[in-house]
Amino acid sequence: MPDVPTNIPTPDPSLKNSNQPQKIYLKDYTPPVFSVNHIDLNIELFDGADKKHATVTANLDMTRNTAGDLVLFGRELQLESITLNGKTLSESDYQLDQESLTIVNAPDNCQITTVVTIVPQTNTSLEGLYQAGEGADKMFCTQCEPEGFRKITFYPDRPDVLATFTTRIEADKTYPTLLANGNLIDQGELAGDRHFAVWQDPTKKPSYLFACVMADLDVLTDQYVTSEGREVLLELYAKHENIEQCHVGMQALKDSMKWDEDNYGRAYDLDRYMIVAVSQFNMGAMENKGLNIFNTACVLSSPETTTDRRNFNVKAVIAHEYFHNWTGNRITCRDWFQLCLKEGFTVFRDQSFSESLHSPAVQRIDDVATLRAAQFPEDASPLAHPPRPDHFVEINNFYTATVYEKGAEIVRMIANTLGKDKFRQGTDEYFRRYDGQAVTVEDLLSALSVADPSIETFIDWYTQPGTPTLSGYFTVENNRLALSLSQQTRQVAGYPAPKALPIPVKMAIFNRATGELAKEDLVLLKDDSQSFEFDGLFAKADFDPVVSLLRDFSAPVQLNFNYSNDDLAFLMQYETNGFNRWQAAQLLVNRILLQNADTDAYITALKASLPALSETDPMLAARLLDMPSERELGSAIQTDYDPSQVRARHQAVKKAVAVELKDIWQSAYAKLPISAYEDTAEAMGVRAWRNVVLDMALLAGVSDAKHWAITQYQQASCMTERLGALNAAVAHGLPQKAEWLADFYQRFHHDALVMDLWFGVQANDSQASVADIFALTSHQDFDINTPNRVRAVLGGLLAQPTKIWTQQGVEQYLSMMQDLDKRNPLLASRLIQGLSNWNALVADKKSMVKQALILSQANMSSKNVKETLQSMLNNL
Ligand code: B3K
Ligand code: ZN
Repeated sequence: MPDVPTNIPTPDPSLKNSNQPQKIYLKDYTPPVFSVNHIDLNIELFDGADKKHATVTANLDMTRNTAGDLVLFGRELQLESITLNGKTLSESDYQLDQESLTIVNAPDNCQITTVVTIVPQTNTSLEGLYQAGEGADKMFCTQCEPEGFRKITFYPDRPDVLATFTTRIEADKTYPTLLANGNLIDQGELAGDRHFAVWQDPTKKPSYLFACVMADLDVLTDQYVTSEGREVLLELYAKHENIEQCHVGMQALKDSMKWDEDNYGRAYDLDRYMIVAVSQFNMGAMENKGLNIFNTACVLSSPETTTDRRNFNVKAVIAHEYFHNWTGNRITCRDWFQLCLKEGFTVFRDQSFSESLHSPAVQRIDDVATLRAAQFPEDASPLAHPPRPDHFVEINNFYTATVYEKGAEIVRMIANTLGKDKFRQGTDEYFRRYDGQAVTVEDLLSALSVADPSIETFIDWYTQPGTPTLSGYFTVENNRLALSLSQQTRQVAGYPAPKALPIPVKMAIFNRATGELAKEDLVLLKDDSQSFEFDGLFAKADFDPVVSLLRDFSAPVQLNFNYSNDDLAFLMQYETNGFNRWQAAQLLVNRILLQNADTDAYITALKASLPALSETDPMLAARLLDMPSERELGSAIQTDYDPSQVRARHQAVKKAVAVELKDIWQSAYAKLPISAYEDTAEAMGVRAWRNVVLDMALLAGVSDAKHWAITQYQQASCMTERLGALNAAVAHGLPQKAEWLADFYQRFHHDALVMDLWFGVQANDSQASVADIFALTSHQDFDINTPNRVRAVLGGLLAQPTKIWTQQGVEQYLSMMQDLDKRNPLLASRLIQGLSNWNALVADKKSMVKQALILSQANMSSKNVKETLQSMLNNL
């Protein structure tokens, strides 16, 4: 029998049924009573047949800052011993509960040594130190942000306690790779086929940036010389069979390092930068100091196995985590309410980096599409919260689209308002002033406003929930164009009456008569409503103005401008801002889908735009045909949402567009022969356009289209092409569907990330029933402990509102959540958030879902899930 310890504190049953989880408030913040100067950590991992646990010894050098008790957080730790300044403490010397260890009247200078036992082998929460994978794939790694370090050892685990770390790791030699943050200062062999490594991190860091890895991995190495002349060793660790899939990530890392030097004057500060690929990980990646840990889906890439979207995402996530080294690690958050300080800013930085890799317009389209698909619905749902929340029960529930994506939009608005030079002046000031500190959103704004004090007014964006609606119209009098703009934000339950926010509106005025651009400007709406006047436009006799608002989506608002359908069709053709061409198409197609507007203007504009655009910018041509998904349409409806009606309209409009543009598909595909794979923006554009054309041609009944699909599947040069053909076969029920699914499985069943695609295609199949989709969870390759796999299947179900919003759909989904709530609360809570717009449903569905949610509450035990369910049911 393995010696799994039995006396680890288990959750108090009285808490399990408590419906009032403990709320923590921003207003209650107090500075830490003690700081930690240094921690020596020793982690001994035992993973033999008879011993499966880790012994963690921590030696903390602490100094008092203020009066109060010495509190160390610890969760699911078995305390073996504790000494204070050389004296062994007995149980009466401290208070121990499930969350913390408290020493009253501790001296001002404390050397505390704790020894604890933990069991990474049974830790399915993927927080703290855990085993990822089974058998030959097994490895051990950590995830500490936000509060995972307390699952490794007792510690003042909060982001404003910064310390230097020395970490010794010991394990069997079956795990030859022993990594931790910083520089390797010692390593050696031990008796019993064991070995150790000692790592020292010279920079002070909060405990959430701690990481270690014990595994058997291959490594790809490279080097980067920083602008300051530092030679940095770059290492990308992955399973042996995956190491060849690390080259894209390595190049992206070097590109990111250069980009941060060029654009923000930030160079890397250690001699070594390591990235480790892990197959079981709750999110995309983690920016641990000098030792990033990545979900394999966000770092591995090869043309044969990775779609263009994922390949691009690998580069973006590598950049994001690297950029955190300055925005997050060297300058960190004072408390977790400030999460968007690091996340919003860093997302803005990675989006800007991505713009440099391909067309800025397409990058902006993709970022806004994500914002509209994820953040706008969240802001309209019972889970709405400000980018900087003022209370929470479980901080893990706040790694949301609002914190990340809306947080990035706020920094973007500030950057656009300041202009390039003043923004750089502000960011330089931020890095100069706060390097090495744990700070707040107010500190960021204070630095960014050195060149323009008005920037401080953007604080209201951080503290107010809800998506503002920007409304407007224009009038012409005495040859002057007056643009009237107003704003309105819904009152969210539990928050004060909304204030007017500073809204930068990038705009242009065109002449309808000639299609020419007459004026470009950026106006700032500060009040509830304001008017802006433009003259000098009417010198030309034929001047007929078309105003184009919110270019490049200059603010995260719902636009409600009184465009006519013809105005939007005009802008689809003549806007010189690529993003606004797309936005005009989106506004028009949303009117068609949601308000039953007719399709004439939209189809005429597509016919006029696509042939030329597909030659010059095929990626933008592909995006111009974007139609909001059924799920997205559903979340735009506030009451009496009937998923079947939305679906019927969605299908009918898509079909009408496909049929009307049949000639375009016919001639376009012929010009798109499959050629050798290239990782360039141009080649990606062609592949995206080809897949859209194939899908539309099959829908329109183009006679050659089935033949195109067969050739594309068989001759695919890369995964984007093969999956495009497979998706088409599934979506259009081609006779090859079953054969190709089997073939795809045969080709790729050894590659977990491709198997995620295989599960995803079937879960997204509109022909599949709810039972068919859940049957995928009984497949031999399904694994509930692998978040990527769970998301592949359940993501498909959530993408099909006609299926998830049925009794069977909701009940089976929630029953899986009950299981996940015990294994991996973080994942369970995130997936339950996928049901958050239940309250907009038509009456019978709404009461059915409400009942199911209420019933499920009693069966959930994690704080994460309890808080989510409570918010979903109460914040209406
Ligand atoms: N900072 C991490 C996210 C941690 C999530 C914890 N539940 C990754 C990132 O944003 O870069
Ligand atoms: Zn981040």
